[in-house]
Amino acid sequence: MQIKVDGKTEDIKSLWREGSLVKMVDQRKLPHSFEIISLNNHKETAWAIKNMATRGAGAIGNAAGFGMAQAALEAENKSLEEFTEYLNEAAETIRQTRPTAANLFKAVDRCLEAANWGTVSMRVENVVKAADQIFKDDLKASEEIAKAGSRLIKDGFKILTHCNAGALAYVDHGTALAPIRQAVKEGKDVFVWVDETRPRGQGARITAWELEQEGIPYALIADNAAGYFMQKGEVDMVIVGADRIAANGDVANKIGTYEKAVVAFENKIPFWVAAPGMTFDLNTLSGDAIKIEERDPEEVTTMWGLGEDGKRTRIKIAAEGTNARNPAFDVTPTKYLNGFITEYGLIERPFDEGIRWLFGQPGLPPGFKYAGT
Ligand code: RUB
Repeated sequence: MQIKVDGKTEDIKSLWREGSLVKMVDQRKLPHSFEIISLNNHKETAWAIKNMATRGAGAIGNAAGFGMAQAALEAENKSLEEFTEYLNEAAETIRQTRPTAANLFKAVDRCLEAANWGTVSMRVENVVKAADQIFKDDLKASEEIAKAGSRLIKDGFKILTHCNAGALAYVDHGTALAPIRQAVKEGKDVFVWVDETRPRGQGARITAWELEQEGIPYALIADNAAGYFMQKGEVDMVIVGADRIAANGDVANKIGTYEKAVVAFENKIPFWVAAPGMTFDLNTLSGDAIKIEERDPEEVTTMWGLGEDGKRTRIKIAAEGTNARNPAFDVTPTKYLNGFITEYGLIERPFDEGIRWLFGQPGLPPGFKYAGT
């Protein structure tokens, strides 16, 4: 995405690899400061995923892949046995960071598969190649999602989105924001309602910042204002991203997505989920089998922001000792969805058939288009 840093316009990705270093936009600091951090080894990259320096299913999938590449490079002088043990341990460290997004686990598995033949140096090279390929595939997928989704957007549409499923949640362009960017590029007049997305405020801090950077008209709203605008006929469609999509089409996404979907359904507003193949998990049959991350309750009882002195500060918004719960995701059942926007086109009902057909078999030719497009 194009961003303005210190008066200059730069084209940035959410993260990338430079040799054995992983670099990423530190999303914890946005929107008040734009900082790139460097992670020296796979343990630091795992730390960055866990602490949400990088976040969003696609972005953490790529961070996981790059972390595996770092681990392989760290072990390049070891014996085959030691190398295998080291890589497996690194895989476990990365898997333990965040449980919900399918992309992270698939990226780790793709890198492990790349390491199962040849000499140690061949295995290292193959793991690095696999991680770089995930990055290239995701870049391409986001461009295809943009084109497929933009066809759903009519001139003058007001679109609501939840959390951040933009360029920073992926490698570039985004998932939910990609069709919106594309529609604007095609000259359509589009307006975006941005849910603030408590507790971590990904909408307020990141989505609003991305849209501002690109000059796309938007308004930030409190999470509990979405229903008000839907009821008043001011929302034409909802597009969200996803962290894991089960084989039947149930969608795990940022906490609050389910509520938006139910209210959209009640108001007959189309609700679409934009996600690449990496987010579909055919081994999870339905949403109730998806592991939902529960994060530190302090994220609910406190907030980060800029103090009056201009310094980034954490404030307490609840009394000391307040009991809180903090599930990071919820599951939206298929009943509330109109369909999926993927790199292969749209998936409409019956979702389980479309999903199985598209992602449940190996060897689909690149550029293959599902009949729903
Ligand atoms: C992110 C979140 C995003 C999806 C979509 O949660 O729920 O909507 O990950 O991401 P968190 P993508 O901020 O807790 O990681 O656009 O990459 O598919």
